[in-house]
Amino acid sequence: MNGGIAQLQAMIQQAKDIVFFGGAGVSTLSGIPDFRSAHGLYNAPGGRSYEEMLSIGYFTRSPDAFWQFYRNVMLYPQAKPNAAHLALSRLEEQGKLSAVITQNIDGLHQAAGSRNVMELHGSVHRNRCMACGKFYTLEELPAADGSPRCTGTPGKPCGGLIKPEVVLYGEQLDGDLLDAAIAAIRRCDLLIVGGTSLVVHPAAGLISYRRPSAKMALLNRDETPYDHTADLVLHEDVGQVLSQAVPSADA
Ligand code: CNA
Repeated sequence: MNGGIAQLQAMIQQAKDIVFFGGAGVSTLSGIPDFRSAHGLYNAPGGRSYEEMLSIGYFTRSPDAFWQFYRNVMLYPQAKPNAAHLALSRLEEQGKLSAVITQNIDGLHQAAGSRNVMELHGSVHRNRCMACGKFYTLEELPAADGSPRCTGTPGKPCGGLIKPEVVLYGEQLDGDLLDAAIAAIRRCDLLIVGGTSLVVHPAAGLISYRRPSAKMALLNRDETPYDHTADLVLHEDVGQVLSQAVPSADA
């Protein structure tokens, strides 16, 4: 274990109420690319920007093209939780961690066993018909080349456009969820931030709500605009760091 990880382990031992705030970098080890690191999707060649393709305006104008793109870049139904998700689940189990606040939409924290997960940007696992409100899990989505259409109820066909319950660019975050995330951050005495470039707002601004006495550890491969505000910065793999700082009982 290197010195930085030992330092994180000590911070975790001293803390009574830990909150984790994370992003796409938490899931790269599970095979889901992030958007903004050197290997991220933003560096994919050509065409429109990802912000445009994943915006509410594009969804409304071109639902078929939106769904084709969304399926290709956001849906990874085979992805499994990795060492980072599992370590955070252990921390909650140990009574140390009170909440995971995530910008991810992949559902992998819950798959790892975490219970109090605040999904600021929604989830690919929740989808709803915009006409009749019928709910669909990811597995239940009707097959389609373009946009999936609502199958309705027996005797009452619908055909409405289905929208994933993810917060698209140009949409507002859920106010109650945001308030709950702020409250958790205000309460904690250790904020661990991991796998996020901290450039997508308003989510990234949440970390400034921590109390002055609360410590912050920032675990991100690349530098972030907030590195200078953290008590500990580790530019390393978040899965490696967390799995060593929070070893499993049989490790
Ligand atoms: P981002 O802007 O793509 O940044 C990810 C950050 O993670 C980068 O700074 C990387 O350096 C860092 N990183 C990548 N892999 C690792 C690793 N193994 N260990 C440590 N650091 C790593 O992602 P943000 O979450 O900050 O941006 C928020 C967007 C991206 C949200 O709207 C998400 O919904 C969206 N997104 C989500 C997913 C997902 O659900 N898995 C995937 C891609 C994008």
